[in-house]
Amino acid sequence: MKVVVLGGDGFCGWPTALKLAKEGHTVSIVDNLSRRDIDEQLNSYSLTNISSMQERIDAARIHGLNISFANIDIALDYEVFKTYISIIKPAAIVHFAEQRAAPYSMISDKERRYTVDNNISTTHNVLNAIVEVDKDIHLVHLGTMGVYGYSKDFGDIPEGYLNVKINSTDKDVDILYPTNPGSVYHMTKSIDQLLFQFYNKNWNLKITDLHQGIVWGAQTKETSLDPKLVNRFDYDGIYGTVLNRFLVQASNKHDLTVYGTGGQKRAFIHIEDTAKCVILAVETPPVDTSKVRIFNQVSEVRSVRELAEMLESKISYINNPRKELAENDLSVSNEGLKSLGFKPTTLSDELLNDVKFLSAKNAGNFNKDNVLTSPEW
Ligand code: NAD
Ligand code: USQ
Repeated sequence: MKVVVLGGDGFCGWPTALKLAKEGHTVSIVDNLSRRDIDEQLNSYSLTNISSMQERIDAARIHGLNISFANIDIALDYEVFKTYISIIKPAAIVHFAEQRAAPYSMISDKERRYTVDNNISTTHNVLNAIVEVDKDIHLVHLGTMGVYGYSKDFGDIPEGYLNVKINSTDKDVDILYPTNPGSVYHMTKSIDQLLFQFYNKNWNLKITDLHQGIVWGAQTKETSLDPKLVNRFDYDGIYGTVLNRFLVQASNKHDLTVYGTGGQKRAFIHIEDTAKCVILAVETPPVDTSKVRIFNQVSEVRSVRELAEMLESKISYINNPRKELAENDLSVSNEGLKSLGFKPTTLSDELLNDVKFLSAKNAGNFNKDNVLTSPEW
């Protein structure tokens, strides 16, 4: 199948593009390399030494993984992007291309506006290109668990739709789950959902929205094939996500930075599972296109405190820079992807040790000044 991976230079996009190629798909990456520019802006870099995009493509080819690359800003260069899609004629587009850090989106007005402009325009441009070029292209978008908020106010979190009873008519209906974002970034994912709902209703577009939990780990089978294929690995206070940060902190004898009490429960997924789930979604397009297909792409729920305690390192409880519930209960359905064959990989010592090993190998790149850099909101 021809698959275009938007944001294929990123943390989730690169391993997914490699695995799609490994599975025999014809893969084309579109990325404007903005994430690498943000590294420069923040003076904070991947812990691993990532190769340039050209070196990545060349190294992948040596391992029989043929991937092409186009440097296009999907938010700003719509006509170029539309022409590209009309030339490639993909059966599916996987959309990772958004500014994805909640802390980055809360630094100042500049980053708040950039995140909204970039993410909403990117998603809207992708939808428009599909309408204009070929309405049969299946769009697989990476959403987030953060659109739901992280509470049990409405019970266990279902997959996208909440079944409610309308008092005035006494009827049951499925409505899009009421969104409760905790940052400007998460808000853009909530807006994405409305764009999908409308484009599906009006043009019957085939859309799968994958509400993903926090991704941890760094390497997959394919990124481990060659040092030039290594994945990026963020550990800083802006782009680093909690478990990866704790693992890097533990291997560098830095106190684990638990925000608040650590009572925040979140859903987690390993990077290998991210790529596998996206491939399952791509290879099994929705049959019923009467609504957007929404799956929760998560493997397990853990609290921040539980993760920190598991690593048996010294913990520092830090004033939480974020506005979020200090403690929450969370339970999430992941039946949709499981019904397609997803077998969740849960936390194991072996996988945790893989990350610690990678971290220790790259210890020379660890800059402790980049650990506590989150803005407050
Ligand atoms: P990332 O920042 O590493 O990758 C995103 C990629 O998109 C980057 O390479 C960037 O250069 C590119 N990009 C951004 N704007 C673009 C534009 N206008 N045009 C072209 N390319 C553009 O992020 P990631 O961690 O790989 O996340 C990928 C997607 O998965 C995001 O949409 C994110 O919301 C979602 N997600 C990530 C996580 C996680 O823990 N990393 C969890 C849940 C959901
Ligand atoms: N946290 C700490 N200590 C740290 C870092 C974070 O206690 O050093 C806490 C935060 O306060 C928060 C939780 O850990 O309660 C998760 O924070 P995070 O930075 O790991 O994750 P988050 O900001 O939610 O964002 C990440 C990705 C985002 C994705 C989201 C999925 O960056 O792209 O959408 O996870 S989810 O969290 O399920 O919404």
